[in-house]
Amino acid sequence: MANKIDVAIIVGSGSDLPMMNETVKTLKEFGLFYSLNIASAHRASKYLKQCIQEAENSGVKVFIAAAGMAAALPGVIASETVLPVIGVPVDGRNLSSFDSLFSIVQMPKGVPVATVALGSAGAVNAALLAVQIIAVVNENLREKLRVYRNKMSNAVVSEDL
Ligand code: RP5
Repeated sequence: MANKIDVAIIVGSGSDLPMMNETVKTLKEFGLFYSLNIASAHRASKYLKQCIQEAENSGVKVFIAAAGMAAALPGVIASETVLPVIGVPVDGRNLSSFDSLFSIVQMPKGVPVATVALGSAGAVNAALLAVQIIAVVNENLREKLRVYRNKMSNAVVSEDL
């Protein structure tokens, strides 16, 4: 039987991985189990379906997908699963990154993707949003989120002093 995972991260290319280190780091901070695959919607569509199926077999609760350019990846994953999909638009590429942002945010009615910010802010927020979704039925995780928020708040206030 496959190892249990909470979050499946799928990226469109190895070139997206450095940005997604932030996602991995944040999920680890909260003690969540994750899988990480490179599986382009355009270049490796059959393999992508296999990754989605394997994640579902492993009990995944949330998908996080990052892609740049004509970023179909999060939307294609959303079309294959009824679990929540969070899309991270990869920045620093062509057309001022509007291409990946619009490709991910403009999903047709009926197949939502929760789109977060471009780049590393989005990479962290995708992980936090996944934690928040899972925390709906997990008080221990909600407490960890409160601690995280308090630390963040204290850091901002201490900068102001
Ligand atoms: C997308 O195309 C990937 O997600 C990546 O952001 C972009 C460019 O890919 P590479 O040419 O760097 O492999 O599918």
